[in-house]
Amino acid sequence: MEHQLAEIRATALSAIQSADSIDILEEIRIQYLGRKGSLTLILRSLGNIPAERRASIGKLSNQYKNEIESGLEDKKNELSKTIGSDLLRKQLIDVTLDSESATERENLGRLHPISQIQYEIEDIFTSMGFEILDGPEVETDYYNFEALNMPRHHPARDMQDTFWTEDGNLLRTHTSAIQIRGMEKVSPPFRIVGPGRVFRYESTDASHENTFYQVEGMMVDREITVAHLIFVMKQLLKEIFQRDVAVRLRPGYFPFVEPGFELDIHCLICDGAGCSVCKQSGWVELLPCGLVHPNVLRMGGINPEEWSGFAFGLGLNRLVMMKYGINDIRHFLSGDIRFLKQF
Ligand code: FA5
Repeated sequence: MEHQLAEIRATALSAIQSADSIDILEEIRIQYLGRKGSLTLILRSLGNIPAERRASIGKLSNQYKNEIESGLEDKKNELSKTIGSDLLRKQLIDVTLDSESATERENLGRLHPISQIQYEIEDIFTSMGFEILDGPEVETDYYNFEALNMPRHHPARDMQDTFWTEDGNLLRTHTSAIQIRGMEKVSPPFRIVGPGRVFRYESTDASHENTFYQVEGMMVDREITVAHLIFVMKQLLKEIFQRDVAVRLRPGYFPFVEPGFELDIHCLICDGAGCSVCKQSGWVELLPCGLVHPNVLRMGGINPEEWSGFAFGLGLNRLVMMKYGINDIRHFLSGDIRFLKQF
């Protein structure tokens, strides 16, 4: 019997030593110490052994049982550590390492083309001494219309189809509301730009969206003239396109400027030949502007006898379209990854 027990101990301990997984350890435990395990069966049959040998066989069996149990426990700890560190090694990420594959770099997120150009425009204007201001997308009638020389029932309100909220507010139809908010914040002389998202209740086509972006600009100082306005507009376009682009200035009506202009850009999609973006005219309406109406200055608490200014409202989507040759404004909000990946 002692011989049989010694053999069980030796084979069990050697199997434990060479086990390379926790599952195998469990199989060994069952084989020797399970309900029908070889050592368990011996322990259970102790009653059949002659009394004079029972105590010593019993003691030996329990000693081997303890040795096998602690062998199993030690091996289990050892295996858990190696498995854990293998797993860690596999999952370890060194955040300081550059991505290895070109595909991973390809899949990195990037700024939307509108944001890219917006930040570029902000840099151009801050380099000319302009301050960047913000305003809310849900506006009051006062800031969007009334203070801009468009009192209730003014027919010019119809030029901008408006989303009204049930409480009488609206989704701002243009960034010009930032002119009024700006005059409340800063006093003349000042130069401000206000980029932002605007909304119009319009049906869409290649050059019209119901949700688009504008950049408002306003400069108030003494004796500001149309010459200042044209200089700043040309400077902006030159920096954005990195070359001279053909523009035309024609009279335009906006109640908040006098005189008012439409500054159109030669269509860079069709090079002036006519396409759906320029509505076959060869020109794209991009940058309405003018000298700030005295009533607007008064609404902002500024004396028009002392101060004058210019303002403009750049259509950001159309500018980005001209810069990159995008032939349909609806791509911007389409969420099509193939479109976005190109910028
Ligand atoms: C305005 O919104 C005036 N607030 C601009 C202004 C500011 C004039 C300061 C004078 C002084 P208008 O509605 O034309 O004007 O829009 C300005 C520009 O926004 C347009 O030239 C065009 O580039 C762009 N735009 C207008 N409607 C849409 C539209 N539905 N989809 C995309 N771009 C549009």
